[in-house]
Amino acid sequence: MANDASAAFDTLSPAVSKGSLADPFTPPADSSLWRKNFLLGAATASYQIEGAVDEDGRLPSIWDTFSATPGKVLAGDTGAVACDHYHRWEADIDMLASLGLEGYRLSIAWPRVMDAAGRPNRKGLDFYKRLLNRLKEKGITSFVTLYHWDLPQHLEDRGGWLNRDTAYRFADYTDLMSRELAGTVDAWATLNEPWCSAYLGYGNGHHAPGLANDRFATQAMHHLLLAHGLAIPVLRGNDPASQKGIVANIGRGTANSDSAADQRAAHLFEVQHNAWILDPLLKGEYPLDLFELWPGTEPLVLDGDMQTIAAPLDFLGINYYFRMNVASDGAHGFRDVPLEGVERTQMGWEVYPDGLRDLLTGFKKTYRNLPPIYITENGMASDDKVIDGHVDDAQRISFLKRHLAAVDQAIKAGVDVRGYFLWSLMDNFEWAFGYERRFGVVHVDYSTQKRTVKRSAELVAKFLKERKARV
Ligand code: IFM
Repeated sequence: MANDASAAFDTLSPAVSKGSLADPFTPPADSSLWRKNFLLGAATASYQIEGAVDEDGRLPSIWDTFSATPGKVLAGDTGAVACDHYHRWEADIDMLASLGLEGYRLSIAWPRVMDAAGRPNRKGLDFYKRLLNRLKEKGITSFVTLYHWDLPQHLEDRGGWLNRDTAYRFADYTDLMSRELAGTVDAWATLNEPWCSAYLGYGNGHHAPGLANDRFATQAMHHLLLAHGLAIPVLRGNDPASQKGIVANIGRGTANSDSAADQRAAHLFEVQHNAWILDPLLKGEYPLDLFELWPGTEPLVLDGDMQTIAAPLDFLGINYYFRMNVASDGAHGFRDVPLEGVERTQMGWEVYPDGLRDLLTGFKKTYRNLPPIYITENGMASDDKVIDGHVDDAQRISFLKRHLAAVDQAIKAGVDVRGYFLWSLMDNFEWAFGYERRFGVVHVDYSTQKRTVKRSAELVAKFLKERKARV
């Protein structure tokens, strides 16, 4: 993969670029992050940044419908304009390159590139072709996610992920994209966070399409994983040189006490968050404990499905944000017992870097065929303000430093982690929380679309510049 992103660094504040500010970010000299082949990049997703939802033949997605439904998204926000990236992509890629970031993880909006009859939408496709070619010119490694939650509404109208046919439509979409974009993509991820699509979308209704039934969640998950498994050989056939994988969000669950019931609750939390996805992918079976948690919710699985789902992967993308402290709910499951006096982010999520290390080292023991790992998302939301042209996001700087140290510890414990993507390149539409929660390392003023590089991004850039300069 290309790894020599051009670095103008003209977005840095003079004090940082001269190295005269104290630096609370730079990893210690013995950190694996200094290895030049450890990819450091940033991530975004189509619906969260693109806007232009009615332009050039884009069809409605489930998130257009959901966010237009009163009460579903904070302050009634929608992705209609978002960061206006569809029109500002060139400047955004220049910004990414000027920060010296070596990788960019983006997603493709399925409703932008394919019509309801499965025919290509040339204008939508051209947008991604231009963007990917520009990344290539700049030497930035591209990670492309095919599905980051913006399902075409016409497919939801036919049952969405509850309809097995959607998995086959996803394979068709994958075929089109990988034929059209072959040679411009370094790594393909089929799905982003199927847990969120299945559980938040169909299990508790907090995300689009807003259905709430555990049985729906397990069936939607099965069809999502089937879609993934059908897509992998398609990608291998059409774009052999690229890497192929999937991105899973993972959660650390710790027990509120030493009691056997609470220990079991923490185990079940991790089954529900992690094994539900990773066992089918890496062992070809669902964890039986899942159905202890949700009795009677076994999905309909046809002969051969589990083999399809367990197609070998070139990489596993891991998104990590927080841990949950849990206790037994007195029945089959767990309940959240929020700890007091711990550090939290604007989302209310606990900052717990050790969880990332512990999960990674645990996966290495559990899954003998664990593929190479990229941390495809990690970051935090904070209520950042631009003051005198600068954003001092001190908590994020510390958060990133500590999580990167956890990644280093996992690598030193033998886990093959090859890269890390900041979530996110810029503030964006944070789903049910709209624009209030700011995850970017670049601030976006939504009234003017002005981008302001936050101090965290300046420090990451400074580190990358130093690493690049090393012989
Ligand atoms: O913004 C999301 C992203 O789309 C998927 N992973 C978690 C992020 C923060 O909630």
